[in-house]
Amino acid sequence: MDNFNPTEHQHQRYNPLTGDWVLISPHRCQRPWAGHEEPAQSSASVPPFDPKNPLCPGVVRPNGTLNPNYTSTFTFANDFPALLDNVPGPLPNTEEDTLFQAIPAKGTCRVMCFHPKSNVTLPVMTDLEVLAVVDRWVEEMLDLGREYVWVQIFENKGAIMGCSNPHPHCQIWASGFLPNEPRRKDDFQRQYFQKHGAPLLMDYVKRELKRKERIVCENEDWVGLVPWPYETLLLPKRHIQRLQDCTKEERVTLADMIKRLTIKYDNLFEVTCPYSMGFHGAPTGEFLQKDCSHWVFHGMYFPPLLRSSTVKKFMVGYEMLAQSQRDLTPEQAAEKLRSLPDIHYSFKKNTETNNK
Ligand code: H2U
Repeated sequence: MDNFNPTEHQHQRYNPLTGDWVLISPHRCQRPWAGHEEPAQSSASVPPFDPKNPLCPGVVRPNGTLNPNYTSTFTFANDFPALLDNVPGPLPNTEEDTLFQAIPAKGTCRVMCFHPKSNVTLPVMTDLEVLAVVDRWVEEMLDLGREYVWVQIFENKGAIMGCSNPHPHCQIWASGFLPNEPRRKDDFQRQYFQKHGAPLLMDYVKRELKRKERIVCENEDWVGLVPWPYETLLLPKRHIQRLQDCTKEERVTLADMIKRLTIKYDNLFEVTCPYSMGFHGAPTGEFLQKDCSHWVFHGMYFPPLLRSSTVKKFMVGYEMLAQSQRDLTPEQAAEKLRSLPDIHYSFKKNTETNNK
């Protein structure tokens, strides 16, 4: 039998943040595909303003509220929130029933528009416009974090990620409870801290910076790397527990990283790359008074594309029933993203057309 070669032979990789294993089967990327193909996403088909789009400035939303003529970011309470504060919750269980449990779930949901123009997504914004988004995220974290234990900022981009509106925006769901993913990360980071006396992700980022093979881009304060194809993890080089703990300079360099990473994603298949992204940091609310030294703030991008702009990686079958699986190694994906231009493909094309 041949010696093990990670780019040819399947193997499992460990995710120390969640305790999950991921099956890597690099030999499978070449298999033929006769399944469903997605239409390629392009911002070229999105008009800068649509009077029927409820996220545009100056538009009356279906519930009758008039949006202001905003010129930068704009946040409003979600008209169709998944979490509400002032609603009755289930009564406490009267008997010891471990099989049928229901507990209250209180919270609030906001929508945050990134830019007044529907066709200006993060990778094509100016540096200052991306910084305005980061600054607004910080304000939202500070505001909602005073009351809520968990404030989840997330952006669903592209119809295939369930995004209902092409206007650049994210959602913010704040809850009085710690949802499953952060709860697991809290456990794993705490256990690591108790055992090693250092935050898991700070040890991890040091190792990644030495190895270099999974890094996509970095600046003085942040590094973007591929733990699994084509996901990226955005990590600070300094121990930052929460987004709102970033210095002014770190917000500027975070905006730079967000722009660079999203440009790389769009350049991967020369389409507006769909993804879900979000941030995790130490819990807030009552946790602001507790020691959360084990937590390191980080961002995550989850694009659903792997092999082309039109074939989605379906998280079904083995993924639903057994565990995550990928058709290429993180190192291959990092190399691919790293080698892509830092200039957005649409700007390159415009320059080419202008030069003709
Ligand atoms: P998504 O594209 O990720 O679905 O986010 C759009 C959000 O905007 C969605 O949560 C909200 C939806 O409830 N929304 C409003 O609050 N008011 C509207 O008039 C339209 C959409």
